[in-house]
Amino acid sequence: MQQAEIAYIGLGSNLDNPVYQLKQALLKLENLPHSQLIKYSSFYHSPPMGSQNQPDFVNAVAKIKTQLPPIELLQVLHKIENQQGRVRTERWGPRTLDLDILLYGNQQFQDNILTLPHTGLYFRAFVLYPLYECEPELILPDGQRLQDVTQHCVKNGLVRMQNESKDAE
Ligand code: A4P
Ligand code: MG
Repeated sequence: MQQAEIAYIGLGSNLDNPVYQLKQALLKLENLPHSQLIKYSSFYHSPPMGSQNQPDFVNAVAKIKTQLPPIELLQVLHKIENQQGRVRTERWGPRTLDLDILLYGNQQFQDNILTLPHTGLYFRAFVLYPLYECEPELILPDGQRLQDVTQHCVKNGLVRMQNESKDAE
């Protein structure tokens, strides 16, 4: 098993009681093999990016420490999505649960199944603001300060909903 790395997971849902879906997903992240859930952000509400003909989203970000290599982590996250009834239809369409690897250590990597950092990280308010809540001092793999990137990202209707956040640090 490899050395532990810090990874940040983006959670999103806009179907079948999104708050419940995120809470269930966090319980599963607490039981991820060879990993530890360190903290997670508040939940945030936002209008859909992409097709407007779908419900609003609830998003959050979790920080984990994991010995799973990135591809194995992605596979485990897909399993959790499937367990929670994820059906893949249209890209950017409605979903019960979306789990994205936003960052995995400082890795910058791209192949057919995995891109690190996640391609949406730099311009999605529903990812940047909860990540910033978790880790205000974070330096991104390209050397930019998360604080600067977040400040330049318009909120696009993003609202912090409730303080569900947890910090085990
Ligand atoms: N993939 C590549 N890199 C990664 C990564 N770092 N983390 C691949 C996770 N997956 C990664 O994803 C498609 C493929 O991306 C996966 O098979 C994986 O190998 P998917 O989850 O199957 O499909 P998707 O989610 O529909 O596509 P995509 O492009 O990942 O969508 P996004 O970027 O996740 O966006 N509006 C609001 N307000 N909030 C949201 O959370 N989410 C989306 C979906 C649209 N609009 C939204 C939100
Ligand atoms: Mg996704």
